[in-house]
Amino acid sequence: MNSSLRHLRRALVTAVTVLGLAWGSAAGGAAAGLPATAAAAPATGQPGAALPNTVVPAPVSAVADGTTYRLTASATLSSDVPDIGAYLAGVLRASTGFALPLSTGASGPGTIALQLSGAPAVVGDQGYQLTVTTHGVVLRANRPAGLFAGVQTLLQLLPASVESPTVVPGPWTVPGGTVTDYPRFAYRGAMLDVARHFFTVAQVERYIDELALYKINYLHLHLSDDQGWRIAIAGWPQLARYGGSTEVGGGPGGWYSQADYSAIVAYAASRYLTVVPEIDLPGHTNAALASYPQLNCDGVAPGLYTGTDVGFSSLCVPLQLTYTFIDQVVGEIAALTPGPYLHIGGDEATSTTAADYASFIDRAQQIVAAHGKTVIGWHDIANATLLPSTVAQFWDTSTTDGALATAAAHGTKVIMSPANKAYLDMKYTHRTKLGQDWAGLTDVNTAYGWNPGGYLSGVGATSVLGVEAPLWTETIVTPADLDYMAFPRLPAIAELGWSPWSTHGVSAFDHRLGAQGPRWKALGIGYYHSTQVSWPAGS
Ligand code: NGO
Repeated sequence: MNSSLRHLRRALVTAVTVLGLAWGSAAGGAAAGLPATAAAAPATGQPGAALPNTVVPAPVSAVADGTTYRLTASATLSSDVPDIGAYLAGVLRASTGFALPLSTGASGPGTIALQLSGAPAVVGDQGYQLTVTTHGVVLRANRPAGLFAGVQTLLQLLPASVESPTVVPGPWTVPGGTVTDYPRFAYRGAMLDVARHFFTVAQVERYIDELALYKINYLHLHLSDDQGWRIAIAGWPQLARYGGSTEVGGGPGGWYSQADYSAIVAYAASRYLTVVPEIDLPGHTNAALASYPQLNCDGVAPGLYTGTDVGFSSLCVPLQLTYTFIDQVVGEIAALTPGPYLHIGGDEATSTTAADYASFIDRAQQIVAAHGKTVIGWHDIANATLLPSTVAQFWDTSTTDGALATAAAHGTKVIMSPANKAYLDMKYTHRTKLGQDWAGLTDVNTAYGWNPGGYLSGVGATSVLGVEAPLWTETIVTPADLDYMAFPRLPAIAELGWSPWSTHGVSAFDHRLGAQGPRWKALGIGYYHSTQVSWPAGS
């Protein structure tokens, strides 16, 4: 189905299955006893008052004690996790110009101390407790991922210019108080489509750095599609060499060697993100079919494809070689991927009969399981019989068939990526040059204005593993394009994944989000200046 057909289908269905809460009503929560951070009122500096209303995603709890810590040239750092200490030191030294000597080892005594001890149990594996006094900062977590998340909060409590890559004047103050914080959902993802347009390792690493700022913990890489195959497979070398040689619009494409892919995985891990590789099957496979004639039912390879239609390609379901192929591809990628998930796509297989589709998804799941990975698939796979562990990713907001709700009722976990809210390739307004509009226009308050735990009838919060913001790249070519489409919407989706629903409130969010603008400016992120956001003057 091409994008205009998708649009038509969307127009024809009612929103009966979609309960999407309007942000206006959710914002009413502000009157209903929100934690301090969610209130729009600025900090007063009084004990018990809110910390400054600047942190995205909103923390579970943040209480000011009326004091202020001032980071000076004599400050020291200590960290129980050397890499996290070095990450924080790197940011702080660049902008403050201070030496900030770093000591590592158990519960060191730095003025800013990052400790893997003493955190309350409630923060779990990903949360943290941050305590700021006039004397210094103590960040406590149970696991390194929690320390890394807490470092992001600490940086957001410092002036925005702390993100400057060159030395700038302070003062470097942090409001005193205590933040206790942990995520609502375990899975907070972002997807990058490197198939429609290719992005280099360095460009992906830059995006990873941006995702880490908002406590995103999964990077889903869409590694294959009709227009390109982007990862070298030793047993099938033509996939990358030939299938990776172009992209939408006919450009040169590109592909990752296995060392490149491993470098991305390692870089993501250094930012506490886990890579989820996707090989889209059985549709969206023209690049593979073009690379190997023997994968086609008629033995004839189609040409390479550089357009943007979807739904026309399918692996040959009755062919035994199809499963040998999948086994070898999945085997090589699984061996390079430390994370638990492997995404098999499964979307828009409109050239595959329903019976073939069901039997194909059956076999693909078995293959992935045999290589020790948990399957994720776009929610179309709910039309097949799912393994108990398989995760379905909701995307198509025009779907009305109820298969996903039925699967959820049988225990299937769901990642929420409704296209009309979470797709970063949708245009902000009619005037947005980049992007598509088949799912609707998505300005910031639309991206923010839904509850992942209450959006789909039959898919309640307990069925939701988390959220993901996909960035499809039919129209997205450069890192500047990525930045423009992801900011400021990515932080909105990140907040829906992290923050308790009790903190949800659009006007407070638009203020907190606005406070990020000067940070993006310092980081060189060219973002969309949505009129819905309260940007500080000059940002
Ligand atoms: C759909 C389609 C993709 C497109 C995208 C564009 C899914 C899961 N399949 O989402 O191939 O690139 O829309 O918005």
